Amino acid sequence: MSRLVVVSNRVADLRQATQSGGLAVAIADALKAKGGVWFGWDGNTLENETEKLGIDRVGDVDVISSPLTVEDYSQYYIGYANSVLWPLFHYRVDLVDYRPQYFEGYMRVNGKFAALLKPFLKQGDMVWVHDYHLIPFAERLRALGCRHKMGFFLHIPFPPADIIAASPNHAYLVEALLQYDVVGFQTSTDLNNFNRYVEENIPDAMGADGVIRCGGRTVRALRLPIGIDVAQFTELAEKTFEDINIDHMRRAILRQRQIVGVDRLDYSKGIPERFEAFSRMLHLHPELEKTVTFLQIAPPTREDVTAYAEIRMRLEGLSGSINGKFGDIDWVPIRYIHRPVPRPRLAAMFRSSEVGLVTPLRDGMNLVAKEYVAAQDPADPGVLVLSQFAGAAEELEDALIVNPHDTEEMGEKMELALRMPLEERQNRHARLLDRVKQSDVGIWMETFIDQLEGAGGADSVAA
Ligand code: ADQ
Repeated sequence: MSRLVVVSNRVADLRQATQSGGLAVAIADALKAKGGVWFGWDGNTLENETEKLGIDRVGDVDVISSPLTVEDYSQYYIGYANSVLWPLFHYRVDLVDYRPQYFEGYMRVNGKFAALLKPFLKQGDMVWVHDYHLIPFAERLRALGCRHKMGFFLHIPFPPADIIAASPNHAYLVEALLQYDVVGFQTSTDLNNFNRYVEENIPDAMGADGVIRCGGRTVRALRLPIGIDVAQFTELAEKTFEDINIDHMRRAILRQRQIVGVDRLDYSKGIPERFEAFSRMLHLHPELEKTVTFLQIAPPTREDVTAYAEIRMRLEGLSGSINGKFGDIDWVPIRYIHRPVPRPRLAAMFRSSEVGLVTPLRDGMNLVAKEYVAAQDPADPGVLVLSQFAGAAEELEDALIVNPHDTEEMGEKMELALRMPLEERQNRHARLLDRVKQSDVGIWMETFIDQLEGAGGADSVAA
């Protein structure tokens, strides 16, 4: 079997348990199981260019990492990746801050990374590239003469063509995606958007069999929803923590329920709308006073991007004003925590919360939704309230599905979740858990690798 080489913007510390990025968690789980190479940015920035690579071995995984220069960090990471592609692919054209030097930085870092990885590649390796930071990576590697099989997985949504068109580089981005042998998307909406772009803009590329033929090469685009390690997360959730148990017992005595939300602090996650909906619920249902608390855990990320600093301030203002309006000396309605929480504690918190609130305005998948389901006690499970705009909604139809822009409806569904009878909770949870197991991260990983192994690689170039 070919060796797997994973490339992602950031390599995470495989020895550390607390990782707040969904992608890092998924890759770490997958690579630990199979072994291989993980290449990417080490998270450090340096004033000047250096070729100082970090090389580490953890279990069967070789971790190769490189720093970025301050200029690369600002143009590639903060600039093109997170001020252009992230908002654009999350349908937020209003937040796109396009500058030509950002795209130059993006191309420069992709080229540099490709050149750094090339000497480590062995014949027969399969290269699996992750996410929007590295769309040009295969095109850059191929320009250096690499003929390996290369696959790409997009963890975030792929929007319709007229949204993509807001980036002046849209044609290049799609052509660069077509340099891979396999391109994976989270949902059928994303896959359809991509296929439609290709059909409309690249004449005769799309075959009737769904395979794209382009420049003499064959590209397979597929839908492959990412998942979690279900057994591992359920096991974590069953561990007990004294303080979480005490908190749970205290709430049981006071007949208080807990709604939980866990996200990176990001404008795509719909956290202010969620706070508004909670406030709306308390307004419409005064009988809930002192019977429910909302625990939101949201550690800040990408603080160098202006939109992120703004959302942080907005949330602090909102939680303060809602607590001021509804709270009492013995009741704080919203508990809002900025620190990341280690995964075992997170799992236990999910299990001890009666409602899981996952209401992004747009999300590639959202692993928190799947973690919440996996963490529940099947005998007395909590209720998942899920946005229709999370990729996970395509699979998790048995959640209470909401439109996160409709705070009134969201408030009503939260209230419904709080009083859902045990039998309905059990039935919904059993069906949800089945779906979560079907896309277990192990299955996701193996399916992608099988597809890549079966792909033609550069050798599929037509004679
Ligand atoms: P993210 O946007 O990071 O990932 P998500 O899928 O929700 O979002 O993953 C978050 C992960 O980080 C989960 O495992 C969660 O438990 C963990 N996490 C979040 N907040 C945390 C906190 N406060 N403390 C500890 N852990 C925390 C991107 C896409 C998603 C897609 C994933 C994987 O945006 O749509 O699901 O990649 O493809």
